[in-house]
Amino acid sequence: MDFGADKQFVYGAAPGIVAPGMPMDTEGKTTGASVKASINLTQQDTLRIGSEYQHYKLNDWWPPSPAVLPGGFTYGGMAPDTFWNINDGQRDRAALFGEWESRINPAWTTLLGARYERVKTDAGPVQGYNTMMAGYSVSANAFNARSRERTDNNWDATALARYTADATRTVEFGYAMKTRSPNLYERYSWSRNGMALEMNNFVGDGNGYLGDPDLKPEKAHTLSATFDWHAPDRAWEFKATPYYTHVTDYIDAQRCQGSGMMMNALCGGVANNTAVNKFVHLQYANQSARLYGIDLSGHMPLGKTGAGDLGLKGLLNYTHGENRDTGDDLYNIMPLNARLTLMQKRGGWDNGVELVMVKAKDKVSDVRNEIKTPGYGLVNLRGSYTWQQARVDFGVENLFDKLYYPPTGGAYTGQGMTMSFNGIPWGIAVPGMGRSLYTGMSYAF
Ligand SMILES: [Cu+2]
Repeated sequence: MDFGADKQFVYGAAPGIVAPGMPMDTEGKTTGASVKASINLTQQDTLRIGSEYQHYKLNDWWPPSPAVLPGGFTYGGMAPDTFWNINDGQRDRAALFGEWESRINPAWTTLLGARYERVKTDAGPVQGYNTMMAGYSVSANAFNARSRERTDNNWDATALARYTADATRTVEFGYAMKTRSPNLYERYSWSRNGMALEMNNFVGDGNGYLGDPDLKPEKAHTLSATFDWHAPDRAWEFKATPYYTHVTDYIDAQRCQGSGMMMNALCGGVANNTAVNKFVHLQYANQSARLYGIDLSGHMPLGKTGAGDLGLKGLLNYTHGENRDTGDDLYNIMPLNARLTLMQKRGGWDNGVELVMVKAKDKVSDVRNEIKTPGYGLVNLRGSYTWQQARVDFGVENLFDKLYYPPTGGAYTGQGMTMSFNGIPWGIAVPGMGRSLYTGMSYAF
């Protein structure tokens, strides 16, 4: 994490050199199989059943990075042992599912589904770089002393119905329950050492994260409907999908609750609890959350002209996400955004001018000190030409080379003193791509 000309490599100064660089190794292996079958029970009824198995192993270790003094004496904060972040991690999934689709009559279709999944996670004993520092030894001893194997019995369910009122109107509505077990880092990241916490960031906000073996799976209950108005031949269409999701045991984060006996840069503390405009130390926690929003999409012809057939296509998304325990806004939620495309078709040509509009992000996760981003608009040009068997695509994205910050792009942490907590400036979002040209060809035979 600190190799490269734009990053600090050596930390500290002789004779108290902390470390020359910090190697980190990760090895994961996934094996699995899935079997699916589709059975036509009657003219109207289809049954789909299946089973899945997945075995996942993960090792995550950081070799020591000692300072070597004259005489061969080695020491430093990241020596003399290998740091085991996840040792012999395992996440095995076995699932059974079934889905019954029923075309009751030309107007009504229903879909009922259920899935059971058993997720077993475990991790072996760990150690820090040394036994002198509490963030390594106290944390490792506590982690090694507790039971770490967890088995989740997860249920998913779906109930959907589609009603076709006539050739121009369809309504679909339903309920879905989806369960997700924590990943291995959410459950088993164990060290309260500041640097180790920061190395365990998998969400892109630049903060440090501590896992919790007692995390429960998160369960989302969603109610949604899709209203679909269209021409009988879909020359024009308009779709609206409102939804509401209630999540129990949503895996969010809270400021790390530290204990006074720990030395050096540790998880928790008053400064960490009250910090704004800084990176902070967090611990994953089950909380209750609510999301709702609407997706709109549609297209319509504008007319046939000398320049070809013109049309308009549009898309709009709105999502609101809120933590019901704390009242905080959820992390990484896209603000109101829309995309409008003017299309032109003539002979083999299929071209478009695309306008992307994104509102400023001012609803952010306060617990994570998430970065606000300004609103922006982008123009993209897309073109294609199709022959009998071949097709060529080309275009320019971000035509005006505008500097912008994608609201879900995360925090920029790639430069300078990256290993030191708040050693890099807070509040810089990762910028979006500049003007880019693309082209592609395809050939069918
Ligand atoms: Cu380091």
